[in-house]
Amino acid sequence: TSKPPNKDIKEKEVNINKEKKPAEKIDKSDLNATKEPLKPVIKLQAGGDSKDNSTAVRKPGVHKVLSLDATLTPRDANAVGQFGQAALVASNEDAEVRKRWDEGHFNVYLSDQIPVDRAIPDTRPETCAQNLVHDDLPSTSVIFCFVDEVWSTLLRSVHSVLNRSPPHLLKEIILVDDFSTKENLKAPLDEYMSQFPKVRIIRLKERQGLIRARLAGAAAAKGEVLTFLDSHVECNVGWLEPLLERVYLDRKKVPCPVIEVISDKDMSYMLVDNFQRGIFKWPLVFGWSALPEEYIKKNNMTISDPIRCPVMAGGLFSIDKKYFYELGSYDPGLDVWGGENMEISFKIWMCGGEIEIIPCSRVGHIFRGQNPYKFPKDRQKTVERNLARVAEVWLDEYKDLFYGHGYHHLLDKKATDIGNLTEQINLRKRLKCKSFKWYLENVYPDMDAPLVKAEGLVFNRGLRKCLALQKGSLSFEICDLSKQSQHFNYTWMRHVRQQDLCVAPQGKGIGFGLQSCDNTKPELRWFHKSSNSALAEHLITEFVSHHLCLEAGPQGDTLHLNPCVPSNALQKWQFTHYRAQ
Ligand code: LR7
Ligand code: MN
Repeated sequence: TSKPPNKDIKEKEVNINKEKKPAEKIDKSDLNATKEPLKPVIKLQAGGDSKDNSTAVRKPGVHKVLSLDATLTPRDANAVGQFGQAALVASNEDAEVRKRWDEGHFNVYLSDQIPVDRAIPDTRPETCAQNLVHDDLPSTSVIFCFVDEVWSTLLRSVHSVLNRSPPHLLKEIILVDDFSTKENLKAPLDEYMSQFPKVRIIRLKERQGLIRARLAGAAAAKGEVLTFLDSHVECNVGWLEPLLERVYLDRKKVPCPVIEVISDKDMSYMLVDNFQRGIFKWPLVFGWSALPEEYIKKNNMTISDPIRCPVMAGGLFSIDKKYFYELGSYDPGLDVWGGENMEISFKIWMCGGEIEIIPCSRVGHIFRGQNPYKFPKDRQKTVERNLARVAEVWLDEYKDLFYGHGYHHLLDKKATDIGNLTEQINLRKRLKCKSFKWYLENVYPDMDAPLVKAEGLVFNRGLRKCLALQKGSLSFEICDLSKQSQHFNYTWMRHVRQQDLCVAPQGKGIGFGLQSCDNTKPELRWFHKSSNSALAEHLITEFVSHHLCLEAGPQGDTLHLNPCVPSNALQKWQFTHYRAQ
């Protein structure tokens, strides 16, 4: 998975608490200042703009974010990795590091030496500690799913929640064991966690994958809000209340913390750049991108304001439990890993909700180069299949862009069984969700999503004439933009098409004709690039296994498939407009 842009923490940049400083105490009387439910949703301002913070705290119904941190005065200030700093391994330990790397695909050897309750720098923007939140925030169940997680990172994840969450808001921590095989995650984990009454462990009887494991956790949860986290994270100071506040303000808001980077090599805690949001590129690949500068200016945004987010990374978010089920939770047909973040993101936005990144809530995550666990089936195939399910249910006509970016093979129904989608499609209808076009225009307007790759006239360079479709057959004519018969699309399915008819080789590729377009037929597909390729402007058929190119007869009365010759102008075809390469 992709890491957000990050940098090492310089001591000057953040307040690394090396001096002893008592952890902030909760004043229960403050929390219960008013029993009256707060009706109006007031947009809370950062305390930064009111000079007298004490009045803000006394305002009925709200209090300053509780910057609780039971780890501020660690027992072992000199321990390895303490305060989130880079830990060094002596060179004679290299072999050991390498030996244990594959247990988690990060520096497990080092992680095991770092205290499970280490302190980390409070990386929040300064105003965050002054922000006000409501006294009567809903409680949450924190759900960690894991399969063969490394002991020390799993424990560090749990301790970070216990140590940095207001106890009255933390209903429980649910650990869902997705059929781990490591022995220490069985009885020893039960025993370790038995000292924390809030921690419950659910054991799945067979490997379900993270999507169905999360559903099992959600089904058991008693809190009003579900908070999902990966099992190798460290929640930072004040992480929880800003998330719950957003859900409180609007139950259809789905807030995500800023995901910071815990180095897989030295376990240091790294800051990420401001204004990052989750996006996707084709074919539904998750990534990060900074908000456009003009957008920040136009909306007068500061670094602590919530950021509207087209898609979430997937692992870390809070959601109102009832709302999660109203949305139909996750598609339970998604297997093991991948794609569920796209599914829930499209679902949330298109069916009336919002996804936000909350800069005042920060959680570190170990980004790994590889999944440290096995996939029951082929990894690539599993993820592709998940994504195809999402594309089929949510992308409408834009699903062609998904398939057109390297996934044509998924259209072959015999080779890929993406399973039954009836329930998911019915769900979308029942919820009266908006179109993917609406999503692109309103949530992710800077996304480039042309519905065809090229369009207009199809000009043959050698003949200097254009392809035309007359009375069901192909011919050449003097180019004329005003004639609809000369207009073709080159689509993401790699079809050369006019309405429902596709240019197709016939017989053994000797003749040409038109067939009804059919996405599942590879013989209707043509490779075509306008530039940047040896065979630019050629139309290369997938009809036969070796390359053959569409060629105009020199008299302009025939079409052939011939071996491709880069210099042959009769094989060069140019569309009027190219929307994408
Ligand atoms: O079969 C499985 N069963 C599980 O319980 C596979 C995984 N899991 C657990 C696993 O132990 C871990 O706690 O599920 C969690 C997520 O798995 P990771 O850590 O291998 O996933 P990731 O961090 O590589 O990938 C991101 O994308 C996934 C797509 O399905 C999930 O949404 C992850 O939650 C998600 N992680 C994040 O969003 C953290 C930030 C990463 C980024 C960008
Ligand atoms: Mn992860």
